[in-house]
Amino acid sequence: MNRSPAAFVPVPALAAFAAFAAAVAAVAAAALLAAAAAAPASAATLHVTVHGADGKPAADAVVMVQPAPGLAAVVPAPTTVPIEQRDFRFVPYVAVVAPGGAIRFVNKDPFDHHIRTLPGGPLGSVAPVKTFEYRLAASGRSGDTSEAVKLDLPGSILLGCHLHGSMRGHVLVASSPWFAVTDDRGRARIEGLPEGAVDIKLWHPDQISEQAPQRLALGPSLGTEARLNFTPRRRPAPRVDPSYGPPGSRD
Ligand SMILES: [Cu+2]
Repeated sequence: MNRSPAAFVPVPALAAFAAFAAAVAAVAAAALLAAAAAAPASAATLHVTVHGADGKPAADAVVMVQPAPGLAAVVPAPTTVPIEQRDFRFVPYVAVVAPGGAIRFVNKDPFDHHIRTLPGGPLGSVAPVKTFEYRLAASGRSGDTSEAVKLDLPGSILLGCHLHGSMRGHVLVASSPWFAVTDDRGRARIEGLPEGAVDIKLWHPDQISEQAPQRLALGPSLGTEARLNFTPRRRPAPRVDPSYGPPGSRD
């Protein structure tokens, strides 16, 4: 006979070991559950740097993160995002909300604006996901703020002004509740993500075609790079009326 030593272990001892192993597994599972209850799975932070096709950092790119189905996550609640009219500009130039969120216009200029929605995208081929217009009084007057405009469907809106034809701004109703807009150095940070497989998708107001999503395995913290499939134009400089001071000098 050439049996392994394990074959000589008496049956009651094997049963005891199996019971012990089951108990250990149960304790471990309970500990995991307790840890999950104490610290939600949504703990990962993603840092993304977005470049244009020319390799230069791309500002105003919306980075959206979609976790794989089934990943536990605390979904951020939709919010109301204020969009200011300041120095003939929409600030922020690109505003993002999740479906169910809202935007509100706040005039910070000492003159009226008349905000309207326009078709966007290449050659105006993309209809605004919602249409509206608001005449806003000069800052500090009654009527310098719009009602909250609730946005329920993903899509984009190009903003313009009846009174000042050069004014342009963008609203994106994101396809995911996790998003951020890149700064002038192309950087964006998104917190509260579940760890695991995620898809990153980009949107930029100048894009001609959809950006292909990119799949990543997300740990507690990850830095990555993403690239647009085109080179964005530079954002138009503010037009300033010298009679009322430098940009950003009023509140
Ligand atoms: Cu205007």
